[in-house]
Amino acid sequence: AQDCQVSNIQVMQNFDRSRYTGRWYAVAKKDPVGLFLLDNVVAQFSVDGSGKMTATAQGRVIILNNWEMCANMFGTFEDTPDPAKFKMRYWGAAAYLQSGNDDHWVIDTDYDNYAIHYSCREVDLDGTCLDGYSFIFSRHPTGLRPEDQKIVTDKKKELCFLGKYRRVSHTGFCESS
Ligand code: AZE
Repeated sequence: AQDCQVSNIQVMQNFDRSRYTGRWYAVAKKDPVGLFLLDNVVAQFSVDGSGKMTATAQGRVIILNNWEMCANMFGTFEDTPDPAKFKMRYWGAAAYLQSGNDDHWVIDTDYDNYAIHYSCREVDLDGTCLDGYSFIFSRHPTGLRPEDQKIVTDKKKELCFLGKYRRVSHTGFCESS
């Protein structure tokens, strides 16, 4: 059951950031309000010598309403008392890309196949998420394994984002940059 309260969302238990490192292909996403990564989204997570998590991400974007490009993005993560909840400061390689500071929650992952990410940018007065985004990641560029699909669907429901995701296509758009 889910009551759609952001504060009641269950995140990954005993999240292990070192097992989370490496490449993740976005297979689906729920968009926030405003500009966002369109498709060809690939994220690469690392843990540095002091144990801090960092990431890079690429994705196709359209800025100024008609300029299509591959956005090269960077993120650094601030720990919180919950090991699966981070604050992500992010910025683009180019100044005209977006920057910000978002929540970054790992909802569920088996580390080897799938991961479910969630970020609520604005919590409504009733405690539900007014503006948020979420990525479903796979270790496999071909998508989720059939056995992971039910887990993912159940989690989309718990996040109250079921029916709001779109598939993320991978066409090689960002592969030359
Ligand atoms: C995320 C995980 C890995 C690190 C980063 C991520 C998010 C990036 C964005 C980028 C938006 C760019 C736009 C450019 C015009 C969650 C994939 C940095 C939200 C809109």
